[in-house]
Amino acid sequence: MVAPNDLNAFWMPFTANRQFKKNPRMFVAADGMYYTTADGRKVLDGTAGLWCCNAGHNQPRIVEAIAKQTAELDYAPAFQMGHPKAFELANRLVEMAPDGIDHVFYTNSGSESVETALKIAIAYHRARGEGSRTRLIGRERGYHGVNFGGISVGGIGPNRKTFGNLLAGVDHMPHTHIPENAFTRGQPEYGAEIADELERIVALGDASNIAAVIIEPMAGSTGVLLPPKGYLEKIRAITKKHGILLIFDEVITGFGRLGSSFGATHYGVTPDMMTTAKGLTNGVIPMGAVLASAEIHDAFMQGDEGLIELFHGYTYSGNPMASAAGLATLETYKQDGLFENARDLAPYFEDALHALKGLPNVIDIRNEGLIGAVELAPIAGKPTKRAFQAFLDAYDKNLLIRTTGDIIALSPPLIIEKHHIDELFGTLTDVLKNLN
Ligand code: PXG
Repeated sequence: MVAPNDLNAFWMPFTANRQFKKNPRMFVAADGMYYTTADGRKVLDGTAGLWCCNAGHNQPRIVEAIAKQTAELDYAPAFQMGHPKAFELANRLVEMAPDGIDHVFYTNSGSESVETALKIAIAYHRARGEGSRTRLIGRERGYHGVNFGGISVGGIGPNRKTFGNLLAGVDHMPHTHIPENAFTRGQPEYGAEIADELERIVALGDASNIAAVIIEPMAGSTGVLLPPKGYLEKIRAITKKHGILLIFDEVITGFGRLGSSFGATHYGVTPDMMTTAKGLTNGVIPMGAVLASAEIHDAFMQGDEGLIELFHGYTYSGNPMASAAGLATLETYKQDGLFENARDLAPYFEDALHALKGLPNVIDIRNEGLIGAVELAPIAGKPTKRAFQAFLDAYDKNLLIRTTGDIIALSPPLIIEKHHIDELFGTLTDVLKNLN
């Protein structure tokens, strides 16, 4: 017999299971900017869950939409059947997307969005009679979820190391994180020329063999690495010149995180496809979406109309509950002006963040929109330990932060107000001052 409250059975994701289970941290409720812990403390959400609860917690429109949907139409088959909300949501997404991005393929997560986009890229070239274009190009330190395609194009060593051969035919561009840019506010000055490495990879592999380049417009999970000024424009120009599709992985940068609908709109560079998830449904119901250009979509819409054009999809693609949550989330972003709030408060957030410069062990600070990162010097021989201790200390002081390596990442809900920013950085200052 297993006691219902035994912690052993649940094998937790990306978690030090044994450490956690000795001293668990449990949330039991959430509202607005705050979580409630099992011991009744209110914890300020400095990370919007895992970069996903952009409209804050317990958002009434979303709660109501889900409750209503479950009673009205709980599930509809996703293949060869439809329901109105999935179409409505697709239209809303296309409206928000940059011009030329006109179609939506639904998934259930960021990882699935990435797999979907990579498969579409390869199949697209084949549909156009360029079936030799199968190679994929990612980037060092890129995070594209945890499935085989995503870790193959991804560039985070530990996420790849123990999982065998991965996909064949993948190259990686260098990351853009260079020391010259330390303590930059917003987009860094130096490093646009790193994009030229793509030309070298193309020269070696030949454009006729390359399907797509996938990058995060701003790399979140690896510790907030910003695109140097001019870098994304160069990547766009090189991919276009060689007929290579450009995929922006917007799982984090989508839905207002940078103060605009997408990273693409924020940086003014339009890719051929965008992968999304997280903020699409405020993280409340799992859902992802790949947004694709008309050119890509239309390449599949040929031949006999009775034939399935793309042999891909999920049981839960465009699920009614997720579609309802997505519609209510997008409505909330719009009605409550949350992208505008993110944009308006970004300078205040930036000032508060950069005021941490000079605190012990702080070796870099970077930011964009409502994203901030504080990089700490690692403890000699014990990488990640110092930042993780900061995470534990912050949690004890009623603040949720996120750490990756020795980098603290901040990405609060976009409903944030100035007093929350003061509280967040007040607590973080306290934590960093007292950290060993
Ligand atoms: N692409 C990007 C750019 C991501 O950031 C994924 C794909 C995968 O999404 P799913 O929904 O399959 O997890 C992500 C996810 C963190 C953190 O704290 C980041 C992510 C997930 C969990 C934690 O950095 N990003």
